[in-house]
Amino acid sequence: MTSAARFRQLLEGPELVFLMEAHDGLSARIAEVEGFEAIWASGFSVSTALGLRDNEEASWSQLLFVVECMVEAASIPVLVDGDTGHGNFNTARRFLRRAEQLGAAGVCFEDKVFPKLNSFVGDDHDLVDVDEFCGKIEACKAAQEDESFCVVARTEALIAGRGLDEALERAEAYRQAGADAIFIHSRQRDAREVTAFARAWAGRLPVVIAPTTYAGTPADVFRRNRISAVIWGNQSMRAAVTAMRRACREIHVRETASCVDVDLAPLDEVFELLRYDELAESERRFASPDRYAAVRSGR
Ligand code: SPV
Ligand code: MG
Repeated sequence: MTSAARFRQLLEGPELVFLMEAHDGLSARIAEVEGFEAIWASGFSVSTALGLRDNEEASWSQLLFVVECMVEAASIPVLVDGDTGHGNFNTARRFLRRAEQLGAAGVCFEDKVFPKLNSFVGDDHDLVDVDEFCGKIEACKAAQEDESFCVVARTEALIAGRGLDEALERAEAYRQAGADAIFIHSRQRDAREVTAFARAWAGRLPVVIAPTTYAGTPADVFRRNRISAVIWGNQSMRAAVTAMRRACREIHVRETASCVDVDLAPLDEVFELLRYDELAESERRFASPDRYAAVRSGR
């Protein structure tokens, strides 16, 4: 089964699926090892890890290089945050084609004006016309090769303060344009906006959410309201920021590194995560002196 087919199965299946954000190969691997079934290649987190702002400052080839690292490091499906598609329908479909070639399972595009700004920054969140975004979705669906590959349409109507009715109208238009799922984003401190959306939506397509501001909502609330997928959009990156800052601060102030030893992953854990044992085993198999001796002696 391709990773796109697996992701579609998860998204359309009866269970609530959780996607953990990743921002590089290591965080993708950790998400898999810790039990997640799919990865969100977050635009915010990848940009942050590149030292850039979530304002489509990173070029799409920079983002997709990181996606390639994730696909290589983890075997679970990767849903790529395609932001606005980095321009028009044409840049969006080129982005999608490349993501598909790299082995991603799907791409998510949002109906903001390029360059989009992270949904939690300020109040200036302009949306593109519905028709323009529908054209983008249609172009992307026409461009994909694997029919299982998912195009998730994200509406920022609630973020832009346009209300539930417009969110539902936009989602329906995106469904008719061929979207495989609807990502409804909200920055309220509770889940009422997204659950109201999901109830009114009534299962026309899978609904995806990212509970960043309402992260404490019990998962059963999402299950009861027919939400299909939950994206933990930035927690891994933010955990890394806190841990790195603490370690750097302590080491700088104390001029020794042993003070942070208890907080650090042992080297063996890092080697295990990246499967150094596989390398050693392959070395024995493909590059051992015995092997050369056997080849030379004609055995
Ligand atoms: C991201 O993770 O890049 C997202 C989700 O788009 S959010 O940052 O919550 O807008
Ligand atoms: Mg994003």
